[in-house]
Amino acid sequence: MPALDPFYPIVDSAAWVARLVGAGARLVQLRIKDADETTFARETRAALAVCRKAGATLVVNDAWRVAIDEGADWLHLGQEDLDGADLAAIRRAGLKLGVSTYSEAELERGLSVDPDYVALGPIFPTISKALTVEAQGLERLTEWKRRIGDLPLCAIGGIDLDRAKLCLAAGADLVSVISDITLNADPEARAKQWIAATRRA
Ligand code: TZP
Ligand code: MG
Repeated sequence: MPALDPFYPIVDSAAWVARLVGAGARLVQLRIKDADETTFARETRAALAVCRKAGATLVVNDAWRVAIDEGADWLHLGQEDLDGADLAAIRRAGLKLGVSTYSEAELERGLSVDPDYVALGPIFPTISKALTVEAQGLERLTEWKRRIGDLPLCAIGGIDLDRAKLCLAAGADLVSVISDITLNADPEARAKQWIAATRRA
């Protein structure tokens, strides 16, 4: 498997995927909440087309049936989604899989499905997701990396450009981000700054 790009933005529409891929992103997650199946399928199809044309990788969050039906290559599942998903069908479809982990127990459960990357979050307090867990901190990244070895580790939660560099230095292979990109006055310019900083690191 080729190495995943360290800059891993998460967005909620195909239009956003197109903007960030246009700015140079090579790994993007489509994370749509509260949409009907038709919208999920349409957005996923459009985002896949954009990514394929640019040689970028799209990761579909949660919607594993849509990911299979639309022929996606990558899927991301949180722990609560792991329970409801048909992992055998996901693997049969050849999908690669990323999993979220917020605790030791979740790391064990996540590793048990033989994922292609593991995400640890929230590293810092986040405004983008309601969570009951405390921020994990950078030391936890180092600990997780020690435990998972060569498996790619993704840092997520409250990460801005300066923190991204700290996450990579602490052991993360990828850094995921929502608000530092999407709430920026110039998301494309911000994405380019992230790309320059993370590919150099
Ligand atoms: N999972 C853990 S934290 C988070 C998700 C989806 C939100 C990350 O967003 P931000 O704005 O980069 O903190
Ligand atoms: Mg989820």
